[in-house]
Amino acid sequence: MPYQQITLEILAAFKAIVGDANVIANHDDLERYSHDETEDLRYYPEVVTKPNMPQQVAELLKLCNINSIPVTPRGAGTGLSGGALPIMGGLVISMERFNQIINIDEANLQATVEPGVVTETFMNAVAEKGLLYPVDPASKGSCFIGGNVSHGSGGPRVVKYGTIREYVLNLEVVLPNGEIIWTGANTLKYASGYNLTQLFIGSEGTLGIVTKIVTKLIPAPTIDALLMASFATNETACAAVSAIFRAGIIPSALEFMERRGVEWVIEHDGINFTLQNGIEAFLLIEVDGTNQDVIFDACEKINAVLEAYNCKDVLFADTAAQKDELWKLRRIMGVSVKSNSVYKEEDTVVPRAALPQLIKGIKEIGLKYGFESVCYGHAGDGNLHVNIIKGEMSDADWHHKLKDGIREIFELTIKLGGTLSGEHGIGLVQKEFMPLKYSELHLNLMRGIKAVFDPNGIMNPGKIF
Ligand code: 2HG
Ligand code: ZN
Repeated sequence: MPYQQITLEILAAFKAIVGDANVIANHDDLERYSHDETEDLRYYPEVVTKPNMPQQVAELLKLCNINSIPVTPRGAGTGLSGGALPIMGGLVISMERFNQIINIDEANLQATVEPGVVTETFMNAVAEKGLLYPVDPASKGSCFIGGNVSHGSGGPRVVKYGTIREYVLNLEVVLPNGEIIWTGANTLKYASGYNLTQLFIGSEGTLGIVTKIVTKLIPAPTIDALLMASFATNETACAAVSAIFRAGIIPSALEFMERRGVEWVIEHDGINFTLQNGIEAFLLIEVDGTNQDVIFDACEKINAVLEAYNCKDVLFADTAAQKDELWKLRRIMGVSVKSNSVYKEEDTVVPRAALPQLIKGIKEIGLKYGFESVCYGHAGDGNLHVNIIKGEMSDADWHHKLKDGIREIFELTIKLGGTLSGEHGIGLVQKEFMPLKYSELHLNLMRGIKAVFDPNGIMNPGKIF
């Protein structure tokens, strides 16, 4: 449907709803809201509003719905698939002022939190009560929990603790027509019809705007062990991954890093780590729990697997500082790679035993199309972030030939039983690849769901499909 521009009259109405100070319409100030962390993409909205109450969001959406104004909800802007880009202009609703932890319910191990709370702030608040909220994407120090909900986020600890889907019990949501609903109940079980909570998780702001989140919490582990294993080839490192689980261990993190990525982090971010010759890949492995003997036993079993898979060296982190340094190395890898080169990122995910074939295939496709890639990510989940580096590629090849290479990476991922994204979402940049995996029938079911919630198509238009 044709969208309308924001008139002076509508701008005045926005100001009446959220107050003058919480409306931005000046081009320079809009810059911050014209991009997220996806490549170098920029799309300016016409206006940004910063509400801090569900009723304000409801009034804004009602107005936009009646006037056919496209609305892009925005968290912290750390997304990697372009979900927060206002590609049709219109209104950006920034959730940055929804920044309160409303309640930590220690009797029920639950918390109620607003979507604009920084994920790590929330994790720290529950940790003070001896509890764990384990969904910790690499950008946990800057991303918002609301953005994590809308992308179905993960992070390193998914392998043991699950994605955000495992933790969200209930959501307060404002629908495009301005109605406010709770999607479920604050219960650990839910067998009461369609699960709207799960539907909203990962819906990337296309169905409505989340204004409160009820999460499950768990008791925090008290001890952990962290080790970094080096391998001569990517494939042996990846092959060891499924063997660790077969040995009866569920690590609390099992991350893969390619040498190039580690080199970049060392060079550009001053991380203290010595790279040995002849090493191509690393696994960062963490086990956690409450019993030292169990942790010790798990480390022994992991060591035996690593030896069997030709691991060249194992570094055990002895001190908290060493653990922090190794985790920093892994967590900043994405930012480090991206700040060093023009890049495109694919968020491939396959059943974990297929990882060796995936990495081998990605490198072969790179050779065929002439691009370098730096791969890292959540190997325990079969989730590999593939950063394609522009390097010496001409602009023409980068914009045209590369598409075929990316298509082949996704075709391989799908052939191996995987899908397009494990945790970064589809957003804008992956949507053209959706038909590789999902039939027209499947996509039409998704479109049908969207039409029920958002018949005028104002919510984050142009995303997912
Ligand atoms: C990573 O594993 C992430 O490095 C980057 O997927 C996503 O937290 C992020 O911004
Ligand atoms: Zn990741």
